[in-house]
Amino acid sequence: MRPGVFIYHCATPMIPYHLAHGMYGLMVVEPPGGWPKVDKKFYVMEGDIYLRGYPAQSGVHEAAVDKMVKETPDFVVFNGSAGSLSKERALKAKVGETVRIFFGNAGPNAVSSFHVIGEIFAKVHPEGATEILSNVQSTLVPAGGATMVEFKTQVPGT
Ligand SMILES: [Cu+2]
Repeated sequence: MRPGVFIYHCATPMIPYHLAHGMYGLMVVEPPGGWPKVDKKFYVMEGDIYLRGYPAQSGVHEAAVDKMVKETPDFVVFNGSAGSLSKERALKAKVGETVRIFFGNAGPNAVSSFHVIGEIFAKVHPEGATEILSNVQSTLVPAGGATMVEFKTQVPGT
């Protein structure tokens, strides 16, 4: 019923425990007729992870609820894993293309100072609102919130 970008997650106790295990997703609701056309659309979510044991050791880790409560994550990642958007998995656009990023922050704790290095967002829908801000460098995305940003690439970059 309402256009915008939203996150969803289960509400089984303990909720932060589920969020820190990646039980969340991003939902985009287009208005009648859709959002204005762009060349590239990306869907990205941020989340924080809390682990028992030595965090960098590979393998299965138990969740560290004490770290969750203290808000001291071992990792803050995009799309559920370290390095998910770098190297061969980098998000790519050609010079002159318009880009829209739907960005959600699952938390459960950390807020996100979302920005793209070397770019200024031509448009930001703060907190996913219908209203638009222009020419924004970084936008704050709360845990449990989302935003929609747009820019046009003008020069080659990483
Ligand atoms: Cu769950």
